[in-house]
Amino acid sequence: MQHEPAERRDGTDPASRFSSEELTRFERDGFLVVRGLASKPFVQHLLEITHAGLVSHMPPVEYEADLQYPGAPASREQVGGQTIRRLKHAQGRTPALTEWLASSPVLGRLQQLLGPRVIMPLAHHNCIMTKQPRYSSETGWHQDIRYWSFARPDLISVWLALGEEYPENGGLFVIPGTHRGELEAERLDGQLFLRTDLPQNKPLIDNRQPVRLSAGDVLFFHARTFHAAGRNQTGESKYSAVFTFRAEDNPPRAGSRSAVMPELLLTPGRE
Ligand SMILES: O=C(O)CCC(=O)C(=O)O
Repeated sequence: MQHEPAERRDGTDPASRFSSEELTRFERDGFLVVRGLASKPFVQHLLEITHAGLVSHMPPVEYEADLQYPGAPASREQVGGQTIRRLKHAQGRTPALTEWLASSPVLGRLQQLLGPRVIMPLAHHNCIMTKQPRYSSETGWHQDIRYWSFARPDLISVWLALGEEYPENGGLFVIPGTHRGELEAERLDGQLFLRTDLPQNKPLIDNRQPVRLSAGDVLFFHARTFHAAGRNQTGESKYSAVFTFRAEDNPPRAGSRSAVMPELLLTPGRE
């Protein structure tokens, strides 16, 4: 599939790299949205893969009931218990995904953030996230790195919206600058979610920003950036493809969950 430049809505050129102003913002905030980084046919293709995976429950999948986040059905056997949260191993579901990730608008930007050799661990993210209307759950404030294990926490994730994303349909919120600070352990709960009951966490949470995306838009975010999302309160499912990347000199720790799956070295693809 050719990755033609997507339609431009904001005057940016999706074929270009981050500008130096964007790089400064990413460094400051720990996230950045690039509009129109995936073409309509590619998004459509991913939606077809997603629907096929959801209908057939093509493994591996994660059910809302498995995580027990607020709002999730209590078990897979209950009403709504078969609601899929994530279609895992997304990269293996269609070759078009690797092609897109290796296309210069995506890989070029990752190289700016991570250096010339960009490696994609298949153990983390590597999924189509789904947020389905009736049985979706709420994801508390967390850093993705919390259960990952690498030499350094500096991984960068790519969140590709396959449709509109906004707070009411379970779109993400991020807290700018949280990839840089250290929080005392007592400000997090046992699952390493930011405790919302603590007054000292309030200023941080009050500083949250919604991430509003349209199909083809990409959120780049640091693995230490705190983010959260609510339930989907609309009648339509929300889908996003999510992957994470590391620099060559930031390997997974031997024996950790981060080291159990193979990784891909992304090399520039066909333009
Ligand atoms: O869509 C959501 O609920 C957020 C998912 C998320 O942040 C995660 O699984 O790391």
